[in-house]
Parts: sequence; structure tokens; C-alpha cells
Amino acid sequence: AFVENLLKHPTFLNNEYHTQFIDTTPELFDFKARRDRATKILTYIADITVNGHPETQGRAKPGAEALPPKAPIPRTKDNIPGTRQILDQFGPDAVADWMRDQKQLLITDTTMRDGHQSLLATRMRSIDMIRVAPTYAANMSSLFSVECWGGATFDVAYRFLQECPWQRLRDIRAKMPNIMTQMLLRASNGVGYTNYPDNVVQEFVRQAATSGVDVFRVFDSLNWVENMRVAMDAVIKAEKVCEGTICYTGDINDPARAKYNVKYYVEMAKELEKAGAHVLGLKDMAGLLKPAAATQLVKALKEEVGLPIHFHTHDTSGAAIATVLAASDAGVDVVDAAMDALSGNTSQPTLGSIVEALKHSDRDTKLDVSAIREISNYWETVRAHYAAFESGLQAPASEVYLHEMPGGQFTNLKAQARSLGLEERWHEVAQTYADVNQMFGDIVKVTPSSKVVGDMALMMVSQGLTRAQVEDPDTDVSFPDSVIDMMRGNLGQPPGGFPDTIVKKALKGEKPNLNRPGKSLKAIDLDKVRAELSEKLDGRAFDGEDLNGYLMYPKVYLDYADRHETYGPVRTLPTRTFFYGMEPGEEITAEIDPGKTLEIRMQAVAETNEEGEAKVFFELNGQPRTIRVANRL
Ligand code: BTN
Ligand code: 3PY
Ligand code: ZN
Repeated sequence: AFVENLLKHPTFLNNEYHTQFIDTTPELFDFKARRDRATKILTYIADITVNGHPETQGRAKPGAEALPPKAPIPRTKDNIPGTRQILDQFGPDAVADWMRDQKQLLITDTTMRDGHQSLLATRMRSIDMIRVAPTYAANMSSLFSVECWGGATFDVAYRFLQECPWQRLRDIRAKMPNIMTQMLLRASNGVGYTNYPDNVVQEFVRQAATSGVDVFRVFDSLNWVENMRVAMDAVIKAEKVCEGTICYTGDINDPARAKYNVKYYVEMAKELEKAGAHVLGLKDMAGLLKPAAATQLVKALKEEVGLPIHFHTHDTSGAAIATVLAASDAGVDVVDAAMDALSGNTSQPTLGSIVEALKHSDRDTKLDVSAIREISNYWETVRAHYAAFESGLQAPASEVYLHEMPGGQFTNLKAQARSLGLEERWHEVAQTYADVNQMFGDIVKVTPSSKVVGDMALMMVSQGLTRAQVEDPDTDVSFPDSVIDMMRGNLGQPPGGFPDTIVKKALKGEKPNLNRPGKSLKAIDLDKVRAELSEKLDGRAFDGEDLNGYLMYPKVYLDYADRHETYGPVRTLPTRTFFYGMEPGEEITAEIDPGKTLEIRMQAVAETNEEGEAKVFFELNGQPRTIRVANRL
């Protein structure tokens, strides 16, 4: 670092230095500001080794079976062209036409997004995905798409994994160039929990398309098509596949839930078709669509709407494979599934089992079951490293038809309930969640509306409030902020609107906004935001991806950027090292740039001195290095 500083010093560069230059120029010794990336990474490892990772403390540890994951060897050298080539060469309408022409059931693999979002609290790191992407490209080239981006993965990457979600996307894209990538986009809520100004949504979609998303599944958390147009138009403009999506709730055959009948879904599908969707998404985020209902609904949608249909469900009830097979028989074009090792329960149904079930039928997927098993074995090894994030959910349960919680929310809400000391009262929380849904007028529950229902349910159970009490004008209730926000109309309007009783009570007479929220949100001045970000980053460089991260999550992004300054590219560390640090004598490698690999050996940790500092001894590419870190334990 000293020589580096010296070589860059203006005095030195101007040939004006003299023998005392070094002694009279203290900034040459200013190493901290320009510590190299290797030192930053060693600092991270030292810190985690001494103090542990805050997220894994007190949680289950990976067992002995958790060896470093090895990706199966690609079976071909040159990738067989896939859906990505159809999109790139002929555009999104051609993708839709191609889908209509296929006899086989097409499959989207959700392992890298919804699979771990639903089973491992969204904590899967990029390195575990990127490593296997070439195997997907070679061995699974006839997949329709790989869902690997969006939903909750965006902020979790910055917030908890200390990595850039955009880089994950670019890296997967580069290593899997023949299969379409897919993301989940919450329409005007972007990948956040609140409605963003239209130009922020447009800018986000533009950037996502540029960085590598091919298929955008666009949904609205209240099924309000009006609130989906800005996002859908932006996808269409970017010439990517726009999957306009219906969220399925209730039960089309239950007279008590008549609001969400076949007619309702068909009308919504027609609106999405008119809005320019290339594909119709049918998103059953809680796994409520029953097999016979799937037969009916898919047939009706096929008859009345010309779009290919892409079905998504969760296996929370244990019945999802029956529904998938019924949808397949009824002519659905694509279904979502997760690789076996990350499937089932609140995740997607089991990919290998769907493929086996359809073998030798006229909807045979033509996917290679031995290739699937190999990749699933890889995911099994990966999963073992995330033991700390397992939910402990023991079995599927029909209770999902009562509470209707989305797969991605279920274990999250359970953990929240636990942290509030309501763990033994979980079934009460589930019942209250259902009561809140009715009190809010029977709404679609999916991020962010599902979070609002969850907040309300937890508040009611912890304060011992019933629905009748909440609705009683004479009982004082202090509503969670998210509920007040939703009743104001800030997430839009559900079919039929929110009931007057609850709106009046939550807003204390204030008038709700019944228009599309984006209509009254002022456009963000992007140049101004760029200037503001530059100042907050102390002049450090940033690009369009960073800007979009900041627009979605200002504080989360800045905290990430600050930690990145301190710890460097920790995304390149093996997952065990990232969460647990290193053992004396252990050796790892980290590829910080293509071809630039750090070989890191941890030798020992010295006892903590009187200043509370621990010294950690490493060998970095064979050279001894000592790092001091504060022992905070
Ligand atoms: C978090 O902040 O919870 C997630 C990211 C981890 C940040 C690193 S871990 C080492 C150091 N110690 C902390 O408490 N945070 C940083
Ligand atoms: C998300 O928005 O993250 C979801 O998975 C909704 O189902
Ligand atoms: Zn889902």
C-alpha cells in the first residue's frame, strides 16, 4: 500500500520529490482509506471468526455432511440454444407463439428465487447459484426459464448477504446464456413494500432488462390491473416477456367466496391481455387452487383468453402436485417447480416428480431425470450450509386453506410470532389472519398486502383484540402504520373497495385516495438523486444499478455500500466461511476477479489483549498476514 500511495502521489508523479519527501508526507501512510480488497476480506473473516455472524448465532449449525458444494459437470461443451435465443432473435411475441406450439408441459425452475425464499428465509448466496448455472445451461437447456431474481431476494441480498443483487443477475445471465431468466416484480411496488413513483418503476424495469432479466412476472398485491400498467408498459418497451399475472385467492367453488369466481379471474385475464401481456401468469402464492378447480379455471382461461398460461403454486397443503397435473391435463402451458432438494412444503412442488409423473404421457416434459437428480443432489449439499435458516416446519398442512398465507410469508410470520412470544398461540394467529382478511373485505394477500394482514393479526393476538372489538366504533384501537397506509389507498384498491367500517375507524374520518397511488406521486428528479447519492457515498463511484438499489431502498443500499467499503467483495467467500469464519489450519480460495484468486489459510487466533483486540494470523497466497479485530463478545 505504501508503494502504491507513493507511486500515485502528485509530488512523486511530478518528479519533485527529494530525500525527505517520505518523512514529510504523512498521507503516504494513510493505508486505511486505501486498504486493498484482500485485506478487507481478511478483516471480514477475522471478524466473523472472532465474533460470529449475527444472523447465525444460536441457530442450528451445518452438519458434517455439509461438504463444499460441487456443481455437476456440464454434459455438453456448446450449449444447445434455448428460450433465450428465441427471445433475443425473434422477440417476446415469438416466445408466446412458440409456447402455444409446444405439446410438452414447459417448466420453470424456481429454486434460485421462490424455493429458497420460501424455505430458507431468502438467504441463499449468489456464489451457490452461479456455480451451478453452467450445469443448467448444459444439462437443462429445455427449461422454459429459471426464476432467479426479484421478490424478496433483492433487499435480502443487500441487507443480510452483503452482496449486490444486480451482480448476481449479471453473473447468472453470463453463465447461463441459453435459458431465459425470470424475475418477480410487484408492479408499482417494485421489489419493495410501497408504491413508488412511476418513473422509479420505469427506471427499475429498464435497468433489470439491461442487466439480464428476460421474463418479468408482474402482479399487483390487490389484483388491480390499473396499478400494473406502468410496470407492464415498461417491460413491453424493453422488449422482454411481460407475464401479466392474476393472483389466485379464495376458492372458485366456495359460494361463501363468490367474489373470486371463475368470471372474476377470466375478466381480469382479459384486462391483462388488453394491457399487452405476452403471457398470462396464474399465481397461486398460498397454494389454494385445488385440483378440480384448476381443471375448471385453466379450461375457462384457455377458452376465453388467447394467451399462453404460466401456473405458479406452493405445496404448503401437500396437494400441489395433484393441482399441477390437473392444470397440465387442462392445457396449461408452463408450470413452476423447485428442484427436489428445495421443494415441497411452503416451496414449489417437486420438479423431478412432476417430470416423472408426465413421462410417456402426451405432455412429457422431455427433461432428463438423471440430470435433474444430479442438480438436485447439488442443491441438497448447498441447503445443508443454510441450516441456520431452516424453519423447522415438520409437515404440510391443510390449515393453509383457513389462513391463506403466501408460502413466502408463512415461516416469516411464524418467526415474527415467536419473537413476540406468541409461538404457542400460532393457530390463533392463523385464525386471526383469516378474520383480518374478512374484516378487510376479503382481499388478495400477497406482498405487500399480506404483510399488512400479518401486522394486524399479530397486533390483535398480542393485545387480545377480536374482530368485533376492532370494528366496534366505541373500542379504541391503535392500528399498525401499514394498515392505516393501506386504508388510505396507498397500495391501491381491492375489488369492491375496503369496507367503510374499517376505513372510517383506521383513518378517523380522513378521506382515502381511491385513485391509482402513482397518479399523485411526483416524478423523482433522477439527476438530483444522483447528486445526492454521490454526496452520501463521499464521491465513491456508482452506476445505474446502484442508483436503482438506492431508489428502492435508500438506507439499506447505503448501509450495504458502507459495509462494502470495509469488508470488500465478501460475496466471493464460500458460504460456510461467510457465516462461520474459519478454523485454524483451514484453507479456502476466493476468486475476487475472473482469474484473480486469493488463497487464504487461517493459522491461529491469538488471545484477546487488554484493549479488547484479537489478532488473527493468516497466510494470504503464501505470505503471512495479521489482522486485528475488536472482540465484541
Ligand atoms: C448484518 O449486519 O446483520 C448482516 C451483515 C453482516 C455484517 C458484518 S458481519 C461482521 C460485522 N459485524 C457485524 O455485526 N456486522 C458486520
Ligand atoms: C414476493 O413478492 O416476494 C412473493 O413471493 C409473493 O408471492
Ligand atoms: Zn410464490
